[in-house]
Amino acid sequence: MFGLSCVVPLNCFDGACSASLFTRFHRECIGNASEYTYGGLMHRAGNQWDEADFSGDQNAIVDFKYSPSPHINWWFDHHQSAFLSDEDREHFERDQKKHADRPQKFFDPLYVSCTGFIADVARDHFGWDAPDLRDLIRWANVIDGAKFESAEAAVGLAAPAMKLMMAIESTTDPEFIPRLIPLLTSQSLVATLQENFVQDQLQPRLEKHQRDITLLRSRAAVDAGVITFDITDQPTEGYSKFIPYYLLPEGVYVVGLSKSSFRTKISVGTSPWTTVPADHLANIAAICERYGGGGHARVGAISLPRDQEPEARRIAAEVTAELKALGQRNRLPTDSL
Ligand SMILES: [Mn+2]
Repeated sequence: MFGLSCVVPLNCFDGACSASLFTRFHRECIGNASEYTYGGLMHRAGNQWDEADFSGDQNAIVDFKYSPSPHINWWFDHHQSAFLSDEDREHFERDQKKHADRPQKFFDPLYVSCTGFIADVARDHFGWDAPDLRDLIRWANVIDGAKFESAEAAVGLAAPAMKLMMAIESTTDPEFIPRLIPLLTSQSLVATLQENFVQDQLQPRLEKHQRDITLLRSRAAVDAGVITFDITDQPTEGYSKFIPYYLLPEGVYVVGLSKSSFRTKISVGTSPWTTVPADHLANIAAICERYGGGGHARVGAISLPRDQEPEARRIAAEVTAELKALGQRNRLPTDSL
């Protein structure tokens, strides 16, 4: 028997659900680990792996970039920018060929959530299913896919899963997510929400959420379909990325500058409620990758060291100009009709 360490992206609902589902699958289906531990991972500037991240007898990565480290035994990801380099992609492809009879590393960028991806892999490759987790998977898809019915639903946080998302995305307590992970697949989301340690985490966050709405209302502006804001003078460890669209519903994209204890961040997103046809929208992952960041087609981020604020501001201005120009190009054919 051995200890299995699971590397999870920090402050990510789908990441926490993925780790929980993976653990339950591994315990019930593979069943050879004596204990499960969780290591949180930040989207660090430079995105380099550190071998010290892989501290278990066996190690898993869920919902995060590929590592060619020989210490990785399991990997699941659905991010378009899952590979840091062509070498990593080739390494993965070689590994897949080598273990074609019993693969333990899986990648499919068509999945909305990594949680849903792990559930399907567990069923299709290992014959393991957990019908009680349908609700969790549905919410991981809603949240990671940003498929909320409205900006009001996303910002109002009426559903238990939405409140858990808020607690996960905003926590700075390194013990919180590891403590939460096992509960996500062992009881209902309502029961998890009612845990005292979750309520203690959540209440101040809900109050902060209201203050964030007030702050962004005073900072966000929209021009040519692009919402911009700069809150680098108000250090924050996370705010709801839907507030700008709730405040300025005409915005198609958002380019926001913020600062946390460890990075300056340029958040780039597409309104989940935009009526612009999908084939006219920018590929945000591709834009962010040009500046050393990454993400999905609709949402991404670029991280810089904390002290590189002027450079972050320059990049944000370039990305904003590119998104405005794209919007204007797309409007031309319609206008000339
Ligand atoms: Mn994900």
